Amino acid sequence: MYDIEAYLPAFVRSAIHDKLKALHLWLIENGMVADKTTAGSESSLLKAAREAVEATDKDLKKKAKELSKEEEDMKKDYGPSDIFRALKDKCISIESGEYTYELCWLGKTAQKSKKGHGNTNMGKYERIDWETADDEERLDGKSLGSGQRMVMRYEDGQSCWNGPRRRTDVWLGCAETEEIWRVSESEKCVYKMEVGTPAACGEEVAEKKPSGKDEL
Ligand code: MAN
Repeated sequence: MYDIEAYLPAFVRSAIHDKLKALHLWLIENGMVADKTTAGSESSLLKAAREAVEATDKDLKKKAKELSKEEEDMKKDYGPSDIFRALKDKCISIESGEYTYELCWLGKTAQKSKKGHGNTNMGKYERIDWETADDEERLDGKSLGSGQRMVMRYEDGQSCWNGPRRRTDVWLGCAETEEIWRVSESEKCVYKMEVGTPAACGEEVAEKKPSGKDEL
């Protein structure tokens, strides 16, 4: 109970303490706490009181869990103006060679064998960086073009045979629809996904670009 208390705001803690103290006093006043003559059995009042305390304790644990989940969530980088928050838990995929590659926004990237050899974790979302792209424009529009682009880092994936853990750099280009344009393995177990998304378009993206690194 004390561990959980450490996560609670002081006013909640003191409110609970007051409630428990009042309950304890009430039990003493009504002679239900000190009665040790009937060892092993408990009065129905005592049982009700115990159940009330247990229920409060359970509720407290649940709330503390919710609180730590929220706190964890607040530490996550959802990009400029939190634009990626809405995409959380959404996944997109593309077939390429013998694999289907999957990107789950703010989750993980995966390489799934089409021949039933199983799934390989290519990294889990860590943060957003900015890097300079310098790619040819394409007629179909599926190009990063040139300039500063957001790169989502997915790290700590499944270990590579005799090598490092797999990781993926997810480069984002402005597009009308969410789509993985292409996947490449620049070096062994280091993957690059080029992805189009409306989240890489708007003004807030341009505003939140690190200063001094604008397009030339
Ligand atoms: C699998 C795939 C490849 C990777 C090799 C490394 O075949 O994950 O992308 O290069 O393992 O051994």
